[in-house]
Amino acid sequence: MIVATQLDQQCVNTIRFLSVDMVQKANSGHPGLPLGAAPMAYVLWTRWLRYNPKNPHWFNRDRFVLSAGHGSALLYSLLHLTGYDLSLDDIKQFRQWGSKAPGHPERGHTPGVETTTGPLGQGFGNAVGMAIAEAQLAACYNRPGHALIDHHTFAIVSDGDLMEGVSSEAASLAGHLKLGKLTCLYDDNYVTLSAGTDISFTENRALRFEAYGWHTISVADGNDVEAIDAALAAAYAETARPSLILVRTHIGFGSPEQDSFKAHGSALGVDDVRKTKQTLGWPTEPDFLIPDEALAHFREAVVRGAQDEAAWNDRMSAYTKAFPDMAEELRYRLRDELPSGWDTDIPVFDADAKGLATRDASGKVMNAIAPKLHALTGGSADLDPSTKTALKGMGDFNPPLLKNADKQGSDSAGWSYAGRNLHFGVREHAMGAIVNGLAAHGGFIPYGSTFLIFSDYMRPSIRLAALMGLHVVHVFTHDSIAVGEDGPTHQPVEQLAGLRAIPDLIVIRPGDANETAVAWRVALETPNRPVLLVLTRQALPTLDRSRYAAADGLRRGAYVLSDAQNGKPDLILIASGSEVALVVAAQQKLLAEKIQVRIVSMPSWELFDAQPLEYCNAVLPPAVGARLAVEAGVSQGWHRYVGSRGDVLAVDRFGASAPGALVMREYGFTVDTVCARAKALLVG
Ligand SMILES: Cc1ncc(C[n+]2csc(CCOP(=O)(O)OP(=O)(O)O)c2C)c(N)n1
Repeated sequence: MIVATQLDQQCVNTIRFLSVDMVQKANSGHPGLPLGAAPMAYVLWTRWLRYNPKNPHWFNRDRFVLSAGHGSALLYSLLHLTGYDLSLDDIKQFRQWGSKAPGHPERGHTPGVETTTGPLGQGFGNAVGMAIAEAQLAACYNRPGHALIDHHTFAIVSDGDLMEGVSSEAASLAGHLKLGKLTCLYDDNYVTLSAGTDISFTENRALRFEAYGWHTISVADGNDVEAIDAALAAAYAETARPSLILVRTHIGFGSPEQDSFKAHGSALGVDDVRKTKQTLGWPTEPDFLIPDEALAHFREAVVRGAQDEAAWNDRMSAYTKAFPDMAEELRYRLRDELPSGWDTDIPVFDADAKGLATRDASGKVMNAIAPKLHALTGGSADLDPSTKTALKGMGDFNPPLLKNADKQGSDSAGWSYAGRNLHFGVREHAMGAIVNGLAAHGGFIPYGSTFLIFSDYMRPSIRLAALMGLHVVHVFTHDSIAVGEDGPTHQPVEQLAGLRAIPDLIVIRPGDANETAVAWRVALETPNRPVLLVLTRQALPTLDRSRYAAADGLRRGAYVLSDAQNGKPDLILIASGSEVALVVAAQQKLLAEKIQVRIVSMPSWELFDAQPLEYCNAVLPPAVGARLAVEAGVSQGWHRYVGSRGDVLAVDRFGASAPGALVMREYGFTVDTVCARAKALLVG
């Protein structure tokens, strides 16, 4: 082993034992990763990473992602030592109620934590998203002599991260995109939670990443700080490919359980903590020891960070003088604000019995907004001809200077990182993690898109977007059994219920083109929650809003679209999306039979649940117990709105392959069935 300077060694051990003591005090956590990965973290955070501990939001900072979030103690040690607002007392409360140092890193909870990690592989995808964000902003805003946006993205990733499919998807795309400012340090310790990697993970990781188009560097000894430093220098120098630095480490380094999975995920125990300290030449007392020289060295980050930020602020001033309009636009984006007039071109759709699919309405709305709202950037998992999410004339995000020969059949001359259409390929899960990375980076309202059925492939990322409160939008089309011929594999049934079950997520299933336009407004105006738009493939009538209530009612989640003629409903028909037109037709038929019906359009449970009780009771009066909800998805959850005397016309089985209109009919989505089920509620 190459011996580092005494100070280096002392700093590395400070990280190690702060982490070990944190875990030991909590009697919970993961000491193995910090013991092994402390040297790479030390070199990165003291020599390469640019950040300002006193302003974690400084925009041009490098982004750091601890994708192996179980190693949270490592990150908290780094944040405390370098001077973030995370005190020694805070980290002594590791994993306790109300602590600023929770079990896994949580964005928005601990200053300096860029993204929430723990579910393995997600952080890797987030890092790719952050690198895309940097490249896109740089291409759009930098000008000769004004390298305003110019930073790197680093991640520490583990075996588990690289085993998860999402990281393979994201790595493949990152290689294709030639994201030269992305560097992943791989904690290559040959051990996972339950065993050695020899039982399940034996491919040549370096060759795998090279095949993806990455630059790889191996560091044979994870304690060799100069080798790590040299590897980082090489990664910096490589600007045309992302870099993977494979650092051979030892889990639980120095402890009696070194190189065993037993060092992975539980406190070492008092005896083994003592032995580990003795082995590595560290005083056994006191706990949470931070030598003055080590602290002083780490805290140089505060001065460095202030200087870096000040220099950048000067650059921003010069940029503002030279390019005032672009600077103004960028400032809006960095504050996640909508520029004034962003919505003036949103179309109003005329009443039309034939109507259009809500996916088509969505595409028109997006394209009306995109020219004024530059933050709106995203794409689909190879489905934009179907999901209608392409932003026309906004260019494709792809590496510049790609040879025509590399791409078949189309002209690559216009490729650039300035493009706003992201092509995720058939990689839904990575799409979910990448848009989270774009949102966490800042400067974007990113969107992803696929068929609703394939939202299942990206559920973990959607859940994390909700947990983090990220401003992302997903456009999920082909939203029911009405998809038709493609059959039950492509017909979502339980997906709506599953997505509605995720806290802090807003799911909107608009009923016509004008509701779709309002849904987009809600999605863009809601800065701290992900919003999912659930849209049809088939055409829906565009309601005559002079006859029916204004589509703006969507903002409240549910609204009275059409009331009983006499103002005293015998029953209420509630529907979302494509079933709204169906209940509107049923209302006419029931009226002919002198049954007074109220129609409630209910595109979003979450928005409705957030309304005051008086409003909810005004829309769904408790006195009217005869309520039928109609939705082409599972009934689960609807009973909350129809009550004990109500009923739900739903799809509680898988769909079937046949023309969509026929499948809908066979599954009971007809005016006659709606009327029969509704009338049954009036009996007795
Ligand atoms: C998606 C996901 N699956 C499972 C887990 C539970 N888990 C936590 S760490 C880990 C594996 C640890 O192996 P490695 O990534 O090599 O980390 P190390 O043991 O080296 O710290 C597992 C399975 C998880 N956090 N995320």
